[in-house]
Amino acid sequence: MSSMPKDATNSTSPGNQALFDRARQLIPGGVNSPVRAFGSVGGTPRFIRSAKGCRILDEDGKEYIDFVGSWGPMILGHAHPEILEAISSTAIHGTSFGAPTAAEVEIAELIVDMVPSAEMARLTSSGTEATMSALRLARGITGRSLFIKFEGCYHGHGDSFLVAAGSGAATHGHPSSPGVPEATANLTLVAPFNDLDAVEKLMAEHGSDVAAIFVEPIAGNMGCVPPVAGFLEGLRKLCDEHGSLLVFDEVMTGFRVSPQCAQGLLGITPDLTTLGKIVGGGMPMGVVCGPKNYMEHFSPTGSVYQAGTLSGNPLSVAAGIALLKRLRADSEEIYSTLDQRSEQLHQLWKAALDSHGIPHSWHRVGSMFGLFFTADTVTNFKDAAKADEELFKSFFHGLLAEGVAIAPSSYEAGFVSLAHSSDDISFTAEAIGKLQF
Ligand code: HOZ
Repeated sequence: MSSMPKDATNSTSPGNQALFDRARQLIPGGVNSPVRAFGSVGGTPRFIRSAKGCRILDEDGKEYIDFVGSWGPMILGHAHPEILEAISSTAIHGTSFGAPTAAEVEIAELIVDMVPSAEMARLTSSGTEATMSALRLARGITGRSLFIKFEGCYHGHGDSFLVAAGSGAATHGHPSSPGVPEATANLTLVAPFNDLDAVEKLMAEHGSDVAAIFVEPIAGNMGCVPPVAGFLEGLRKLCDEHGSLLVFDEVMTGFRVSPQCAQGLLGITPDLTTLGKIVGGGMPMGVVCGPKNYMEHFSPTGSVYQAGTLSGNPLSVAAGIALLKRLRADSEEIYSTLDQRSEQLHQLWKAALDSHGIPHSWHRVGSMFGLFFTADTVTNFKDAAKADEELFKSFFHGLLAEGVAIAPSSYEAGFVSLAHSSDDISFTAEAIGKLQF
């Protein structure tokens, strides 16, 4: 297949702009999740009609090589035949029962097998639900109310987490959301990512009241920002010293950076882990997992209440099983190919940006990457926020015009999938070469 994305207007569709105009009358901002509105980059969001492999097709009939991948889940590419088959062969037997299924047991076994710290798993319908439930669990286990999170880390849109949050909250300029009661926000302590001294100070003052430290082990919602040496090890030690739980939010990194998630790659064992995105194979699903002695505090074995009619939904579970099985069976080949393609992307994009004389810094962990338009080192949210926004906007729109889609915010990570061929990646670098800044 040629790497050049197609550009063919389809007269039967109202098109992106007409759909956006209609959507804005009916849906706040025209979107069901804020970053999609193109708020910080301007212009018209692309309404997606279909996707296959590494390509997405919009309602103007224009095709793009996609590095968003539904914000992470599409590690094998869009509409992968094995995932589609798992969903369709399940759907004919019913789409929701509100009762346990054999498949839920199977996916729990897969999660326990693959995630080093997991002995039990509780399924939810989204990553947001998973993090909210993990926080309640940590508070229930410890009997403490405070917790620590990091500036620019995003753990979904639960009240407690919308304090100095990354992703869309930062993109739209409301990292601490109105609507979160002050009394709730006061229980959230915030430190800069990668700043162990700041966490030590917080723990010295509040440690005995801190239920948990929540962290994205590789931050992905302020762009992609890896942990500096010793940071996660330091958090582990502080949690042990103070009897607090270390919670890894692996909604983004889970099965993305390695088949054992970030915890396996980095060799740090959290107390609790939250998963989402890949674990549901592109269908809505989240997970809280951890050792039995913690997980059994969840109702009905314990008293920490957590529930959901659609939790363990058969279609999501079927998609998740198909994807996890594939990642586990072919892990060596899959993750080394992803690594090679992602390194190719890094080298070619870097060369293309250098040819324009554009200062930038780059992070990559496996197939997750972050590009910042600043020559300075980026280790936390303040560094990420110094990147040149205007340059990002030109880059973003220039790439779209050339048929390459990246996230419409400099605070999001990018993702390479197995469906991105070497030619596709070369095409995207050539596209950068053609841009005018
Ligand atoms: N918060 C998501 C990315 N980190 C964006 C979700 C979406 O718009 O679908």
